Amino acid sequence: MNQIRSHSVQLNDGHSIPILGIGTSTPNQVPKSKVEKAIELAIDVGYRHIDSAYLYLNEEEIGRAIQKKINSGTVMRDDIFYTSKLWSTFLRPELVQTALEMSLKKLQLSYVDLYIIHFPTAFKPGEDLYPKDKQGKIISDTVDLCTTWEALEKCKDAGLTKSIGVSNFNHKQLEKILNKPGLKYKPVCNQVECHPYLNQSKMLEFCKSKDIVLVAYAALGSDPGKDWINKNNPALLEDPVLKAIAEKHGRTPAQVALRYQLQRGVVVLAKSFNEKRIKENFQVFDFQLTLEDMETLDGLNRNMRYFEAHEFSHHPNYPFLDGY
Ligand code: NAP
Ligand code: WDT
Repeated sequence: MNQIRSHSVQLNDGHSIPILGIGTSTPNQVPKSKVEKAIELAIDVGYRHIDSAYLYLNEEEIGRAIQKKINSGTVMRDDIFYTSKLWSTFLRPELVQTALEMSLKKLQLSYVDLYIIHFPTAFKPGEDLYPKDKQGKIISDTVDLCTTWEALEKCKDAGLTKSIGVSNFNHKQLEKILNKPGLKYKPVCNQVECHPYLNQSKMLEFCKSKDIVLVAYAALGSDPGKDWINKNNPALLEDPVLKAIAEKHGRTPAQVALRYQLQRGVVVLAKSFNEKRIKENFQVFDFQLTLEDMETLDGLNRNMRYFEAHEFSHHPNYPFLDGY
């Protein structure tokens, strides 16, 4: 619980990460100016961890929001923990540093705090983020992820990122990096989809045994309006059991879903661009779920993914086929 009180945990490379972060992925129909305002407000409210990616096409706006809050004296650069992600078209080792430098330039930053491989499937390099053939199928590329990892290690040594990690890796893919001959730095995290309907208990146990932090995305059940989302899945925040626990504590289902992750040692992301909900999601440090609540929430697991990425399921490195 001490970690919760200090609002951050130490990573396996000695840096620390705030245990609650704001997500920023922006559906196409949402104007990018909304992201900028949301991040300024989030910093005012107390968020110090911001999660974005080259893929989200909003790093210029986020960079401007951070710059504004530094210029006004609200925060200093090293108070902020900023995560960016290496997209699948840049997994060839010779492209990694350039990709990170493209993000840094948009952000007007000299380093990011965390740079992670966004998804373990390499796509054909080029301008197009989702390169497709004439049949509309995504064009894969063949890259050994261990060589991508070595390029990330070089970015850390060059000071372009403080820490390096992965996202959407299954345990075999993580293990391959951990067992790489001559490994210089372990991944500090694996960022994966995680919420009461997909609680990732096996991945969490695996990560804990390796001193790797599990970072939860779609912790609120994501947004059915997003292109990528499985629209037939039930809405997490409407779950009656989650709602009942929330009512008992005089909290909202969202706050309970976030607190659940903090109490099991998961670093959690919550996306909102709405003032009321940005504030609400930060009010998770002043109440506690009981052991019984935690067990009840564990019981909601049904291995249900909002983000399946079946568009990539033909790829040899597609991570979600079986197990964890
Ligand atoms: P999320 O955080 O689970 O949910 C966001 C949705 O819930 C939004 O539609 C938001 O709408 C709504 N919401 C937020 N707070 C709420 C509250 N208190 N009550 C009711 N509704 C609330 O979903 P996500 O954006 O998919 O995931 C979070 C972040 O994780 C992303 O933004 C991104 O940074 C990261 N991510 C990473 C990956 C990856 O592959 N590594 C994949 C997906 C996401 P409003 O904005 O209107 O409040
Ligand atoms: C499942 C499906 C996992 C959207 C698609 C990953 C899409 C990554 C977001 C993201 C994918 C993808 N997002 O935050 O909205 O890599 O295409 O981070 S994806």
